[in-house]
Amino acid sequence: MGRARKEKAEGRRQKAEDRGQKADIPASRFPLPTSHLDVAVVVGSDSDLPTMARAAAVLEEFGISHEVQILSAHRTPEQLEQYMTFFESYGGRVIIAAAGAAAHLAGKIASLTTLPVIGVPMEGGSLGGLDALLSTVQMPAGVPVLTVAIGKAGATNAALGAIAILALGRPELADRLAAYRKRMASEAVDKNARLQKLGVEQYVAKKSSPG
Ligand code: C2R
Repeated sequence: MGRARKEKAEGRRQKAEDRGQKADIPASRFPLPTSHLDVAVVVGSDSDLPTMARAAAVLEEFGISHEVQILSAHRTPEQLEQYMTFFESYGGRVIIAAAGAAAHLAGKIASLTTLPVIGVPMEGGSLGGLDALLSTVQMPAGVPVLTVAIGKAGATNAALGAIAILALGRPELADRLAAYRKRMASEAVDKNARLQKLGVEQYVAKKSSPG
């Protein structure tokens, strides 16, 4: 980080700290990113964690520095703003934001930063995730949220998308992404070979039987 950027970041960090004190948030509950953090995975609720654990697993597999935080535009607006200030000042690069129902989380985060924000609409609720999809994807021009599919596929793709963004400046990551695709293709080819050998009935029976 250059000196000017560092000083600016320090100023922002101090302001956030002051705001944190004003808001009287206990220090132990104040969400501080670790240093050298590339990706933040922010979920609106702990009920989103089982799905978003997939995003964390992909980031882990690629060795990306990341952390997961439960923060909400609706329930913890002040902590969310403070966290974003910290995330930027620590040199964070990409935010993955996952929320269900009236999902304002990704949009709110996008309003607080010009860093890339990837929104993951969570499945479930009375509308099955359509509510979250529409409230995540339909951002007004000027404040983009890069929205992926609802649920598990979205969680995986959000992580891969974040890695693709980071890979623009890190060729070793681009190579690993290419290897990931190759592995996926070879698994599909193997499955097809097995299908041709066994036929549909046996293939499905073996796939659904444990072990
Ligand atoms: P609970 O399971 O805690 O009741 O939350 C969460 O992401 C979750 O999917 C139900 C759903 O509410 C979502 N939520 C949001 C926001 N905060 C929480 N959509 C937000 O700020 O947009």
